[in-house]
Amino acid sequence: MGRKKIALIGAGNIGGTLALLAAQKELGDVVLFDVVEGVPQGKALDLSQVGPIAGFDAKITGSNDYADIAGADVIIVTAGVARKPGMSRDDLLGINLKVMKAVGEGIKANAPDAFVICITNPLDAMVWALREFSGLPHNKVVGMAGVLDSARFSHFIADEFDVSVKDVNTFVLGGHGDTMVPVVRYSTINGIPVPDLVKMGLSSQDKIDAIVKRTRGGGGEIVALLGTGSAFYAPAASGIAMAEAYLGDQKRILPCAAYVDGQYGLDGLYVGVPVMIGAGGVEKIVEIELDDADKAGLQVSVDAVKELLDACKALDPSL
Ligand code: TXD
Repeated sequence: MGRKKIALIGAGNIGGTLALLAAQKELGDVVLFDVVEGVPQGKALDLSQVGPIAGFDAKITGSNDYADIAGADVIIVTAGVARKPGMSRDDLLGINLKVMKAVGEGIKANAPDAFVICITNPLDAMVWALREFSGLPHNKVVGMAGVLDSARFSHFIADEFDVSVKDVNTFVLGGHGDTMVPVVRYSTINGIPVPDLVKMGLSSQDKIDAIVKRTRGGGGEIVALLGTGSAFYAPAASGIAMAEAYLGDQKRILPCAAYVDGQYGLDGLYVGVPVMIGAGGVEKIVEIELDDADKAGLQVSVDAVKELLDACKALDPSL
């Protein structure tokens, strides 16, 4: 059995970081694809030269030709334009929808058996459009947002309680945007729910509320600080965790943008829900019990996603 093949569509900040992580973890050989000539080839060469130092054997190549993604086991899509300061994720819609069309067609023609992870924003709409354009089964196309959003939430919680992040497990539902729903009740430190820790006097409700708010704006905070571009280290690490779950048939339960088909009373869209990822792709959507506030929060999020899907359909009548 040969090595696995990981195709990365988009060789920008996240794409380059994904390539480095995939190679260091020896997930397989890596193809970096981009429309810009020279950039994927240059990054591939630079990254290949990490090999002798870090001691990995992964072959990393750059390409501007979709034929080179043929037979990919995993495809991670970051192609498109990133947010600039003052620009909302939704502003990106028009530009990135056209990109998803090109990428979807490239995947359909060259790697229809791949597990596809979409990262491009606005995430919940772009993963839906990419699935439509590629024609792949819904369980093989998934969006990355919840892993990142909950990593942000976990980081802030670990900081607040001054504990190891290893013991923190947090949960974020809904769309990837300001309407995401960080679910405090399901967030724990080594199994102890955060609300219980607040009752024990280890933090205050105000502080937890502030953390929830900061998590919601987690992407924007970094965009504002960077001045140009958006977060890329943690987004790349999140995409790799999802790829590993698939390649290793790990059956991990991760919050991902998945296609709902009746679950949570929702239908016909992608939204952030807990899913099981294994060799079958999205093997299961886990339906957790939500209280009224979470349900209402999820509904706001779903409405925002639906609005984006309507905007996509208006922009591209083939959808
Ligand atoms: O949680 C999440 N899902 C996200 C999403 C977290 C952070 C950033 N998120 C989004 O990922 C962000 O808003 C962007 O839409 C993507 C990629 O972010 P990145 O920081 O990697 O953007 P770059 O550095 O601008 O890279 C984008 C690359 C760039 O090299 C372009 O030349 C290329 O995409 N590009 C294309 N590649 C292939 N095909 C087409 N059509 C294309 N158009 C642009």
